Amino acid sequence: MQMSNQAKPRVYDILAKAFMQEGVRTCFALLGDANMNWAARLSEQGCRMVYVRHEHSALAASMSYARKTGDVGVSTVTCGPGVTQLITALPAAVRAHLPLVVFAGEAPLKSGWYNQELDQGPIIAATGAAYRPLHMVERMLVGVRDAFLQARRERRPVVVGIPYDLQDRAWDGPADLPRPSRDLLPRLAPIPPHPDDVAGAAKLLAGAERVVVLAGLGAVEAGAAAACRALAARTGGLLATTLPARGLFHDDPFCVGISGSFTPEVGLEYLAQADFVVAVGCSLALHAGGGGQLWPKAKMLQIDIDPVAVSQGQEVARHHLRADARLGVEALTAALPARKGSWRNDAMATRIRDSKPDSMVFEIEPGLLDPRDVAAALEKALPKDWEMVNSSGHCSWFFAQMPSRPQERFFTLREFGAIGNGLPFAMGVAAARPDRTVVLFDGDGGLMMHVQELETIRRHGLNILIVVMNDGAYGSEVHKLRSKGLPEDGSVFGYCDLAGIARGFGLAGKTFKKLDDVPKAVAEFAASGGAAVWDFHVSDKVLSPTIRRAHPQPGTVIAPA
Ligand SMILES: Cc1ncc(C[n+]2csc(CCOP(=O)(O)OP(=O)(O)O)c2C)c(N)n1
Ligand SMILES: [Mg+2]
Repeated sequence: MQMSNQAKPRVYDILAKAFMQEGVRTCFALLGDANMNWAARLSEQGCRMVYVRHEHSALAASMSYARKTGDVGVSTVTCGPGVTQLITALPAAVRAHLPLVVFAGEAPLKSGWYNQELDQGPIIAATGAAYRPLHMVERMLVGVRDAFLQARRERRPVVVGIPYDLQDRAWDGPADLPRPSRDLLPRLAPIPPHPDDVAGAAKLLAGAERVVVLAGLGAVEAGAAAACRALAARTGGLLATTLPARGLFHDDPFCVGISGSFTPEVGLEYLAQADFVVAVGCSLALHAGGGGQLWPKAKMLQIDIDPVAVSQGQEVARHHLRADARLGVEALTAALPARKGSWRNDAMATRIRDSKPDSMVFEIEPGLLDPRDVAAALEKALPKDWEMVNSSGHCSWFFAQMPSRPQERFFTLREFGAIGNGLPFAMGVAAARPDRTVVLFDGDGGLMMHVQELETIRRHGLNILIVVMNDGAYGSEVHKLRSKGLPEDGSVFGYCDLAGIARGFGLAGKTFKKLDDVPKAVAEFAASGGAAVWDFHVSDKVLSPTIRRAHPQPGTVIAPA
């Protein structure tokens, strides 16, 4: 008997199966005509759907999810206006090398006119992401598989555009799904270094007296932390990390912290004395001080699978060792001759341990908090196994200075410099680590940009503590405008009631004007779970060292302690 067209599966049914076949078990979604049938089927087949309130949040949440799980992050948006909402998050995902797949609809092919029609390919291409229109029903399953293959292989976002009239057709194609991309990827062993390169690097390094081993996310991924510690110990040198890799050596007494815009006081001092930096699995970005801004006297050796001489417009490394981070560092350490003398000593370890990240004294208004004290109080009170998400804005400097927190409990992604990612990033981490409590550290401006996601967090029962450093302003802009003597209009807003806003969305909300009650509040939150917004009213008179360096303030009381 012939099946009627109605009883036959639709293309969207089979497309949902193709995504399940790819191992997709979490999808961040905002529905419209061009993706909702597919999304409904995906949900029915057991994929956990997180229904957000803005498409930017769907993509941004999939980014932190991808980073935290090491898997492909998946999101879905409708055609036209759904797709255009992706454009702020995509460049960051491209630059952060994140494997993502976005199921996007396209306008129906059969319509002569359609109001949401847009040439989506060039818009996506402009961000650096790949766009794969799937217009041939028979090839769609392979097309989906290839999108995942490309995302994994190129570590890049891939947007799949499928006209929704095609999605609605009866499926006449083969019932077999292709083998998933994961099974097809070549299984590659880590790349060992060439012996000549090792010998050359060891000779160079043997002559150095003040060595810093600087690790980036490549070192994290390659599992090179122990090798880096051993190299630093062998050379009598110090350790540092980039911001995203912060915490990789959190319990090492000779780690000076983050290198770059976020370097603490003691780190600046020691980095300036370095005569040799070994950069491991690190792209030597401008913000990490990759061009040697913080270590003007040092030679630079880069150990990486893809070493570079010039990065982000500046000369970075003259010496290179091409290898997997762990294998390269291990080989280099093994090739070093025995050495006399050491830069490190006990007094140095004590200084590193006891120094404040920043000891500058500021005069601040009564009733407001010093952001450094807020970070210190939270560092003390928050359990060490909570997942930390550091967002953006001026306040992110202070929140990054929580030295007891390990790298595997930290997330930041700042590759496009956009604010407004805090809530979606925290949602992605919460989805990736459902058994953990997530703490988001954000500014009031960043939070307000996508504040609607508080509702998503409540509805999905995500366990997220949202800590806001509220200076009633776009702090970064205030400080830059002040440094030029320009009016502050457009950057100062006043302290709005974030706790009240949180309660309006059904979350708990609390305003902090003093810090004594932080430990009790942490204990209560740990017991209750759920989600809450904690609003810390801080002074905008406290400037981070980065802002002080780049934008000195006329007429402000700034004195070293
Ligand atoms: C999408 C986007 N719009 C504007 C900016 C410019 N910008 C950079 S920091 C910032 C202020 C952020 O304010 P807040 O989150 O309160 O942090 P604060 O600097 O006050 O600590 C703004 C508007 C940006 N980086 N990204
Ligand atoms: Mg602010």
